[in-house]
Amino acid sequence: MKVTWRQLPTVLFEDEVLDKAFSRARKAADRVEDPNRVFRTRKQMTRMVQTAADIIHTMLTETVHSWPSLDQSPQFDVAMIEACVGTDDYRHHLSMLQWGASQVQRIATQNNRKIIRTARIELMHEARREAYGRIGSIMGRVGPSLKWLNESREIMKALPQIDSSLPVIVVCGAPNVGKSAFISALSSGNMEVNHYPFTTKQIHIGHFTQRRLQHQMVDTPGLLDRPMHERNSIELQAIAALEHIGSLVLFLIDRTESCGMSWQDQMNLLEDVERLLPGTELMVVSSKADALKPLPEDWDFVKESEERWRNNGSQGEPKLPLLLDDEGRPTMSALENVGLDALRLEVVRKVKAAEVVDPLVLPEGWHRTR
Ligand SMILES: Nc1nc2c(ncn2[C@@H]2O[C@H](COP(=O)(O)OP(=O)(O)OP(=O)(O)O)[C@@H](O)[C@H]2O)c(=O)[nH]1
Ligand SMILES: [Mg+2]
Repeated sequence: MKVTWRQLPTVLFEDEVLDKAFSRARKAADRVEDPNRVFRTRKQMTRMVQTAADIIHTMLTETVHSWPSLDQSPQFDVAMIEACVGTDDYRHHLSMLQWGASQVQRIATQNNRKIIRTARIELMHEARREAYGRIGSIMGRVGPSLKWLNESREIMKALPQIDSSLPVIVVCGAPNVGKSAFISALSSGNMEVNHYPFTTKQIHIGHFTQRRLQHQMVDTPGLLDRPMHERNSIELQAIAALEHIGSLVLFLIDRTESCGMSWQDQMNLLEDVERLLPGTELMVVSSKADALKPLPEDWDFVKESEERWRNNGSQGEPKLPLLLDDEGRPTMSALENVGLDALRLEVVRKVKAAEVVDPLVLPEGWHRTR
């Protein structure tokens, strides 16, 4: 399921809800025709009360229903909601709207009964006024929740969109190792740039399609790039969430150390990440291959193989030779576009292998026989 934050309709404020409800109620009353003054007033008053209550009820319940239910949201989304706005508050404010919706209906029923039971016109007006007053005070209690939802909607709208039903490749490593450059170089089409609420750094989300399947790559600046003890609970939560969506973790290391973190510190970080995401396959990739000294032995060979493959229309999934550094780790240059195609195909194979096999779905190329 894709988080639908961006499609959430605006949440009206308390005053706007009341204005809309009361003005529609007035119009509904204006349409009443009855030559008998008592009957006419009774119809007008009951219609005003019922219309106002109906409009508010509809508005509140529609808001509740258009917000994703936490019980049915992917764990990653729930963790994001928890990190950004708090799941308890989320539940509380939506349930306040539900409460408000049922209260206004209850008021309408009670006060319309009063209107119907009397023949005195002034009592009818009084019961209508009383209903409005009570509805107003219910809305006074719902108002803060509407305001909260409005603000949360703005926060959630800015969150990266990750479709947890599709493969997700989590890209991590020390600051400046080249995560963003790598994702951008592997992505076809536009990259989404975003911020998590707990980091001022830019997050890049890239996509590429292979086997007609969209693969998402998620950047993790400020998340998996510092020693564990420096992280706060929100960050830990987001990290835990990554485990639920990640099909594969790519850990980038910068052997040139031009990122500013020593080789040893990067290795310690790698151990941290392995401990934090024990359930997800992790692949170590060394970055900035063009700056490695010496240049990887197979640089020219890989470069030519990839160019040939691209010139032939990038067809199929050949095992292109991986570019390896002098310690045998896969490497690539985002800057010079060398080693990337081979690595992408390798990543796709690993993601495929990590997939939980659904016994009801036959593997590609298999046919059911009758
Ligand atoms: N020589 C070389 N430099 C690279 C390569 N990829 C990235 N860089 C440089 O490394 C620096 C950091 O790159 P980014 O992609 O921003 O690194 P990052 O890991 O996203 O950094 P943060 O988001 O700050 O954690 C930039 O100056 C890049 O130009 C590469 O393949 N070769
Ligand atoms: Mg970055």
